[in-house]
Amino acid sequence: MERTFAIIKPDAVAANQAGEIIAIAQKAGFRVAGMKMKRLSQLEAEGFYAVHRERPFYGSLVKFMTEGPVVVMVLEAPDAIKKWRDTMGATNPANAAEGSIRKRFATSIERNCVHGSDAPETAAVEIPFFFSATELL
Ligand code: FUP
Repeated sequence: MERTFAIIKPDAVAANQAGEIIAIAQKAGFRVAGMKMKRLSQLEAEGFYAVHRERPFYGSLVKFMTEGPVVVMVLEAPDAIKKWRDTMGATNPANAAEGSIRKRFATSIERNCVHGSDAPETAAVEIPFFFSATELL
């Protein structure tokens, strides 16, 4: 079993798509090991995306991620990291595979409705960024 960290981003939460996205994850075979809704603070969003701080889109990305509530989740499945990235689709919805979450719900490369860890080392940082051990069930 492997765990990955997922976010349903402010665009999808505001559009009432969180339930459908959770259902897609569960139908794809993920078990929800942790889940909460919260609004990211400026500091949390900046810290979470710190690897992108030199990129031109950083300020806009942080603004987007703090504009409304998100749902943060820990999803568990065999090969969960790759499996969730496949389920999400490409970063840019224009390139996302038919049937993927981003193809269905994302409106742009920035407002792309979901996040997923890109490697085991990333998941190992992202999961404890938002969840304590006792919140993972
Ligand atoms: P991903 O792992 O698919 O979420 O993509 P990246 O880590 O490359 O990018 C993280 C987030 O930065 C994306 F989800 C959206 C945002 N981004 C932009 O807004 N513009 C870009 O050109 C690239 C990424």
